[in-house]
Amino acid sequence: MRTRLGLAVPFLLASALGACDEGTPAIVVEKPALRRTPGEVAAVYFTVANRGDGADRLVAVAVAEDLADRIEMHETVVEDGVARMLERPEGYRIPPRGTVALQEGGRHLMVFGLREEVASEGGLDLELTFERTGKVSIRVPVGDEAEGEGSCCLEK
Ligand SMILES: [Cu+2]
Repeated sequence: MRTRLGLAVPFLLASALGACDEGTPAIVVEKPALRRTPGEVAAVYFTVANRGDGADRLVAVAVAEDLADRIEMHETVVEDGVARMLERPEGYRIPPRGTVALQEGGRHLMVFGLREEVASEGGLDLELTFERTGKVSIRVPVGDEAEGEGSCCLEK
């Protein structure tokens, strides 16, 4: 039994990896939104739709240096009833023919040191890097600050 299991696992792994490489991803980023929290921290949400038949992965994010200090990929997880925010440097896998939503209480991007000037700019430009698709630029509209109310991942 042990021997059969030992053989089966590599075979399954190889199949899973092979599936990722087939087909071409077609990435569409939709509904970008920014949620400010007290201080110079903000969460960014959007939806990544993959209309292709190959998987992709969001591997890096970048923000204009003059508008923020840095940006990170995060995920809010609940452990023992307590929500905690974890950094996800490995990014997010985008399955073929699938959708990944960055939303409150889950995956999100976190912007630190957000400048006030972002309001007059009318939006925050981000560069997303996908493993296979490459770079995708998005503009995140800056909404009404009142909408924030510290509801992001920091206090939930
Ligand atoms: Cu966060």
